[in-house]
Amino acid sequence: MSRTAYRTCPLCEALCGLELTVEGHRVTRVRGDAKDPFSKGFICPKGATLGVLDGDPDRLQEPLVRSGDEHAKADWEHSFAVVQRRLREIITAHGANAVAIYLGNPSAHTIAGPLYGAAVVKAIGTRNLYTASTSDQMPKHVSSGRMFGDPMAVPVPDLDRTDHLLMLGANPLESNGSLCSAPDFPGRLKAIRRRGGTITVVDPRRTRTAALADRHVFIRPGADAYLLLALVHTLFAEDLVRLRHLAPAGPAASAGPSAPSPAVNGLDDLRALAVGFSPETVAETTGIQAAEIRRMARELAAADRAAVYGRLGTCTQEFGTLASWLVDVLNVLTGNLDREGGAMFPRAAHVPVYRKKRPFTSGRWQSRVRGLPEMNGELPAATLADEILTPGVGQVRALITIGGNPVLSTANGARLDEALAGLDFMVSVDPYLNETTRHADVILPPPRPAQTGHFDLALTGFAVRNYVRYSPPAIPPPDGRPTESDILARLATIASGQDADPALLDEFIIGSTLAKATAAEGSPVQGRDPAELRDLLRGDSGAERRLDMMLRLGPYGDGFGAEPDGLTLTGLRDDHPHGLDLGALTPRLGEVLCTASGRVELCPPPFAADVERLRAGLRTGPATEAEPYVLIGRRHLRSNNSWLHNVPELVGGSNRCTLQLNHDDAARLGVGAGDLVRVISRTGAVEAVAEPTESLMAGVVSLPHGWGHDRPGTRMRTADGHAGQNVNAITDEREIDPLSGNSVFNGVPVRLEPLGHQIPV
Ligand SMILES: Nc1nc2c(c(=O)[nH]1)N[C@H]1C(S)=C(S)[C@@H](COP(=O)(O)OP(=O)(O)OC[C@H]3O[C@@H](n4cnc5c(=O)[nH]c(N)nc54)[C@H](O)[C@@H]3O)O[C@H]1N2
Ligand SMILES: Nc1nc2c(c(=O)[nH]1)N[C@H]1C(S)=C(S)[C@@H](COP(=O)(O)OP(=O)(O)OC[C@H]3O[C@@H](n4cnc5c(=O)[nH]c(N)nc54)[C@H](O)[C@@H]3O)O[C@H]1N2
Ligand code: SF4
Ligand SMILES: [Mo]
Repeated sequence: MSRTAYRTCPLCEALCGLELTVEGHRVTRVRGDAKDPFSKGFICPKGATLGVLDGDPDRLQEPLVRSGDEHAKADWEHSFAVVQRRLREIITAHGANAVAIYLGNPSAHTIAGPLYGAAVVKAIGTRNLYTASTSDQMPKHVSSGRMFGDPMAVPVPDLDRTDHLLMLGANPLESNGSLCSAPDFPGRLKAIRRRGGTITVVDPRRTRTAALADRHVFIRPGADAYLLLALVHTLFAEDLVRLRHLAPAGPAASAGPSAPSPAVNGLDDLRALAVGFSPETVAETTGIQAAEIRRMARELAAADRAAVYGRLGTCTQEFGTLASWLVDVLNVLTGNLDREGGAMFPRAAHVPVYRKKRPFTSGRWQSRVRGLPEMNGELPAATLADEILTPGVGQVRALITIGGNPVLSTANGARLDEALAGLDFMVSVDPYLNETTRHADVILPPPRPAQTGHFDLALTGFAVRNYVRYSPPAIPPPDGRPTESDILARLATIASGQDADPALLDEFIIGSTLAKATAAEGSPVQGRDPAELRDLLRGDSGAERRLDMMLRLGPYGDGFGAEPDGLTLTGLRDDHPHGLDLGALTPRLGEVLCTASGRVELCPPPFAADVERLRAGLRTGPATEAEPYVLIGRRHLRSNNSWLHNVPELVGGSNRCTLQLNHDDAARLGVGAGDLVRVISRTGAVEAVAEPTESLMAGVVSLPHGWGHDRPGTRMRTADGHAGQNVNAITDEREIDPLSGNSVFNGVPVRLEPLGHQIPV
């Protein structure tokens, strides 16, 4: 007997709806959910193998506890008891900051991560919080924080309505997009061209996305801020700035839902800043001719509806924050911010709009060893190893990882690998015994994806349509098997020192949220009794009741009866199992903006100051033979960071860890396809198989990340057979974007040493 269940794919940011065929306790087939109003049946090879991933025999079903070099199965109570005892000992002896927490990428795709991750951090009381964000999008948060006041207010390109898309450092044909959730991103790009629009892609590699675009412009890695500032320069110089609805119209508008179109601050400062960055001045640095830069600026200004979109390639580089900022500066200067077909702010169904937000600040504390400022409540992942390895008061002695594999994913992960071996205690919430979790004393595995419900808390805030979906578990987890929410809630209670019932945590959060909501001006429940509202919540678990509460307080919610047709969790679950389309994005800058001035800050002083660093890096002459090669990253459609290499259907073929290099560079070095090349950086060396290609710019080489599965003590048998190399053994933890603390993965200087011998292919 088979049955059908529906859920959102948890693997990447695209939010595709999946239709699962379930036989007994197995998922036997996965197809795109044709009735999902957002993804309409689209699916990629990763989503299609979710059933294989779900049934992976290497996936941990029970906790593991380490003794010596071996991990052995243990029951849940014993495992939690070990965690409780060791954490308490360490916190008592060395203080809360001795425990670090690392939250990885999947914790942004689960219900548990966003609902309970913060509670774990708070319960420990540590300032040593690290996440994958500082290996990814932190520059964008800092940019949005300073420009709009809210680090989470990230404008997304309105893909379905734009006439012109200028896309930098993104390859959605492989990644399916990021900070821009759009199922079938490739189809949406093709539709831009079909309706007569144009796409320009800026990338040091001629990617599949670049091949689909009208124009591909090669850029030297790390040079985007120069290009973008030259575009700003050209818009001013050629009198092409057209703010449209954002033009200053008198006194500063007050932020709030009813604010009139908020104006911008800093236009003159910006103009002055861009003076020294003409297209001619930046041509050598960017590798882009001045005439090409002018053409890009004119095209952008001429399009009625245009969007500039920068992603990973523009963040994980030396000038990540400047580039992220200038992307939105261009959206403002062309009058496309918060406008249909431009760059818009999605409205997530679970995020209340009445809440007063405080303007973004950073640097509230510093990392102990390198003095790096806190951003968004966390410290740069690039300095976690420093904090573990450097003795002294406040040294990190214990680590909690939740859905992360920093040994493979963070800058100089090889050094972190060594550091983790010296910890006093480590606990990982993770389904695999992998390169990172092999160091854990206790591994607490979440249930399989099919046994896990899904509600996208992190990504619907970046979606190109307003959309909401809740999927309960497709297969009920076995009795007594904790969900990931249960695991994290338990960790939080353990860490707080009270061995209370974890369910009290949900009750506490519900109580305090409702108390605030009933007191907040403009909230749909203003003046009501929190206890009455609490009794109206529905759901089978604390997590479900919290989701119900969030939806009901949200912009589409039923306001606990105030809007009888509005959303509730059970209504969403029962009436819309394929998800619910809440419409195209609508202008809402007034609702989003929370800067101190109540205006969009076009030229925040810390960014203007960092432009001096850009100026200092301007190249004055052409590239020389003696210059090192620079390394960039690469994603493959059938990979997902470090953890899908255990799915046999996905590894092999073109999904391999090869060193791509430019054909002419290869010829000059005498390197042929399949040759082994040693790639050497300040931090280390890896030996990789060469793949000469025309698609890379001269002087640039590329290795994908997430490989390097040759560490002993792991249990991922398929990945073992496709080990590849850990590119993060040669990225440099010292190189960060100073404004955000983000790692630099693109533009890493390397030397190449051909090793000659042919590898049989
Ligand atoms: N199949 C697959 N999908 C994924 C993932 C995956 O691993 N595999 N990972 C997911 C995650 S965590 C994320 S964050 C997203 C990322 O999704 P994207 O932002 O699309 O990231 P990438 O595919 O890495 O594309 C980055 C592009 O930047 C280019 N680039 C490198 N350096 C520079 C530079 O200095 N300037 C410019 N302009 N371009 C540069 C690279 O050549 C590359 O084409 O993908 C998600 N989706
Ligand atoms: N050189 C280089 N390095 C990079 C990048 C790059 O482009 N180049 N990209 C960076 C980016 S964008 C990102 S986001 C980071 C990712 O960095 P990380 O998040 O540290 O790494 P992942 O490979 O995503 O590891 C995911 C971990 O979560 C586990 N996991 C899977 N599903 C679940 C689940 O449901 N619950 C829990 N608790 N765990 C789960 C997996 O077993 C794995 O251990 O890597 C970054 N590192
Ligand atoms: S594109 Fe992303 S969300 Fe869609 S099926 Fe593939 S991995 Fe899943
Ligand atoms: Mo990411």
